[in-house]
Amino acid sequence: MIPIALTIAGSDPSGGAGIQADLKTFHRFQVYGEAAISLITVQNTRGVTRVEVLSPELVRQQIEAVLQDIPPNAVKTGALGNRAVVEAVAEALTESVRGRGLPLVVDPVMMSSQGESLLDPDAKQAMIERLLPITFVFTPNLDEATALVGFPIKDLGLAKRAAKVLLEMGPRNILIKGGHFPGDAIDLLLLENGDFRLLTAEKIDSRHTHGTGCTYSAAITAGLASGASLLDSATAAKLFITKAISSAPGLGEGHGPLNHFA
Ligand code: PXL
Repeated sequence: MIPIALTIAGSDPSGGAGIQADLKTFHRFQVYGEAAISLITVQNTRGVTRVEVLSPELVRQQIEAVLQDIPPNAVKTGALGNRAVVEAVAEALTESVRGRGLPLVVDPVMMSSQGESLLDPDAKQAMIERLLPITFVFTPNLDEATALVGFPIKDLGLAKRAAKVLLEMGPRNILIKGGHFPGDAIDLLLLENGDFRLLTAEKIDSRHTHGTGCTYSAAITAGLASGASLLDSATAAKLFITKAISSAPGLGEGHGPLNHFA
């Protein structure tokens, strides 16, 4: 049986981030990809000029249609837009997560790479209350983790403290993506048994990093869908993302996409 993964995320018509990045990544990992769309952006590599969030009912129906027919082996969420959509997604997924152990990867996309909001401020609380308690692995970057824990994460010690605070919010595992730390690109994984693991790669100096967060969490989702452990999935994802950045095709006039063939 082919592994199946579902992404619930926004559309980036330039193909570098959002559901487009997720599907390309699933495909690269030989995982059959499904996609329920939460919002539509108008954007290219220069930035986002418009965001239109779909109705929560439409998002919920997409997810239910898929779950009833081709149930995935893992699911991830990306940009969800607003509180009502966060609640609809949590509602649609809860039974599969609790009932049949569907692993849920939550990437709390709050902003596009250029700083446009992809999540209303009042949706944060709904994410904490509804989505995090059913989350298998939560994958914030430094800014997102900071917004949730309420203190700046300036070094690895603070990242460990933040990961513990985030774990208290309900996810079973935490991955803080430290790509914006000075020095190497170090990510911190806090596993459900309480162990910390560091995923380290040399930082690549590149303008073409659009969709890095989406691609990374999609690669982890693909690993989980294939039956790999979280540590193995995250390790493979880190290798993939590093190669995808270093071999980016250099498309567009702004922040270009990664190499999803890496
Ligand atoms: O990489 C964050 C992200 C997620 N989802 C969508 C996006 C972006 C960044 O631009 O456009 C749809």
